[in-house]
This record gives sequence, C-alpha cells and structure tokens, in this order.
Amino acid sequence: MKKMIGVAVAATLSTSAAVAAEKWDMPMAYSDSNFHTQNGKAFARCVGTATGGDVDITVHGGGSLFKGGEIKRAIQTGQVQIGERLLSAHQNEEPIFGIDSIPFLASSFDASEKLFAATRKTLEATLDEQNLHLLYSVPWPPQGFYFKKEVNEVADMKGIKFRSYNSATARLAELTGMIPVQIEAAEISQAFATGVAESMISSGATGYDRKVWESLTHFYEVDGWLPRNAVMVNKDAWEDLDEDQQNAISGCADLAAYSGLWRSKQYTDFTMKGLAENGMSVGPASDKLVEELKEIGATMTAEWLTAAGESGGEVVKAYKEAIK
Ligand code: PCA
Repeated sequence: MKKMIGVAVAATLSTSAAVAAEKWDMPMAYSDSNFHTQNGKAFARCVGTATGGDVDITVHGGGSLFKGGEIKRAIQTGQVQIGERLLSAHQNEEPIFGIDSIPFLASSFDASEKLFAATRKTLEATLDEQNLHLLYSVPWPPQGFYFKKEVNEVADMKGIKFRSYNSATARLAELTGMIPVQIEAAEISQAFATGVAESMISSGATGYDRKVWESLTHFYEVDGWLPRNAVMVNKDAWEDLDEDQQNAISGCADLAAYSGLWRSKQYTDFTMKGLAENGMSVGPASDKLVEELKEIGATMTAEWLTAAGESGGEVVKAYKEAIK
C-alpha cells in the first residue's frame, strides 16, 4: 500500500512538472567532445536546476539539429529557442559581429575578454534588433595556421586552397595569395582528405577535434585572434519567461562564461600536445611570417573600421583604453 501511494505522488508531481516545463532545443555546431559543447551541456544542466525544472534545455551537438551556418537564423525565427553560433561568420550582416576576428587586435585570452567587455553593449543592442537576446560568449583558443608543407613566409602560401570560416578568414586568404573555400568545422576532415582544402587558420582545438593530422603536417602558432561563440535566445522565448526564471538563466550564463573561458585555456595546452603526439610539427611561426601578417592585420583593421563606422570606432577606442 505504502509503495502504491509513493508511485501515485511521483506520478502527480511529474505530471505537473511536465505541464509547467518549457522545453528548449539548443543546437550547437561543434563536436560533442569540444569544450564549447561540453560547456553548453553544463549550462543546460545549470538552467534545469536553477529554474527548478521550469526550463528544460536539450543540447544538440555536432551540428546534428542545425548546421553552424543555419543556427543563428533558426533562433531568430523561433525554429529553436536557444543556440550557439560563431558570430563573426555573420559579419556581412553587421560589422560588429566580426570585431573578434580582426588580426592582432586582441590576440590573448586577456585581451579577448577586454575586447568583449568593450563590445558587449553595442553587440547586445544589435542582436536585440534581430530578435535575439545574448546570454554568454566564450572565446576559441588563439588562432594559428595549418598546412601540409613548411611555410616560412607569405610567399610560400601562394595558390594554396585555404579553408575559411568567416569573411575575415576569406579576406586573409586573399591578402596572402591563397584561394578561400568556406567550410564549417564539422566538414573539414573530409575537405582535407579529399583535397578540397589544404590549409586553414584555426585553434589547436578544432585541429585536434577533427584529427587534421590525417591530412596536414604543420601547425604554426600565430595567436592571430580569438573568435568567440555566442549563446543566444530568441527574444520572444526570453520575454515569455518571468523575471525569476530570467535571473536564474542569466546566473547560469555568467557561470558558463567563466567556466567556458577556463575550459578554453585548458583545452589550448591539451590540444597543442595532442597535435604533436599525433605527428604534427607544432611551433611558433617565423618572425618574417608574423611581421608580414601584422601588416595584413593593419590593412584589415582599417577596412573593418571603415565598414563599422562611428560606433565601431568607439568600441575599438574603449578597448584600447582598457588595455593601456
Ligand atoms: N574553431 C572554429 C572557429 C575558430 C576555431 O578555433 C572553426 O575552425 O570553425
């Protein structure tokens, strides 16, 4: 008898919880093992706990629900309530989305955080106009070059097919005499194996996740910039929540920003070692190459400032004040 009552109470509880719970789908583009995805899953668990089960988020990693290039639109249009996207891939919509991918503007974790702090308000306002509410943002590790041969200067890059992931990396390819091909991270192993692409600039993390040592041989640390992923909610879904629920989720978002940064730093060392252990030559780029890239960085900074206008200029100015 006692047992039956227990079952009845449990059934009642779970029914009422199921009625109240908002079920959110959260597409993420990168592999399940990647630290962004692990961090997103921890964030989803935090939201479940902090809202007492009111908001129940299911993470879909590895581009399984929507591919990277589709995620932002899916959130904007309410096909999903929440998701994660590399915002710089949408720089063609709004220059501010690409501020984290200007070569050598912010090339350490510290600088990346300061640049994000200087950008946040403008970014939030821009996303708001697109029906999006920004929750948190986490940097990828510093970006370096992958090749299948030794490269010591820009002249060595001529004619190489270069995998790009946003317009800044495509522009970088042009300025270094390479041929850009835009490919999502989920598809790069195949692109390298079939020769559609022969090089890229990315983190040790992505090279490691995609086992690029199967096709490529060299990784050159450049620390060009640290692009960031942003986790965003559909504004209508956000406004449907009450204030307590919003506060609980914002608390989890702050925690995820902090733990994501920590995971990114840890994963940097781990994946650098992993690339070397799997036979890649890993080391700093030559002084000559870095110098040439810095010149290209200056060109790209000027181009971005022209495109971004006054508000972009103010963000860069505030950032430069913060790093003085
Ligand atoms: N990995 C992602 C973006 C930046 C990075 O380190 C990619 O290569 O697509």
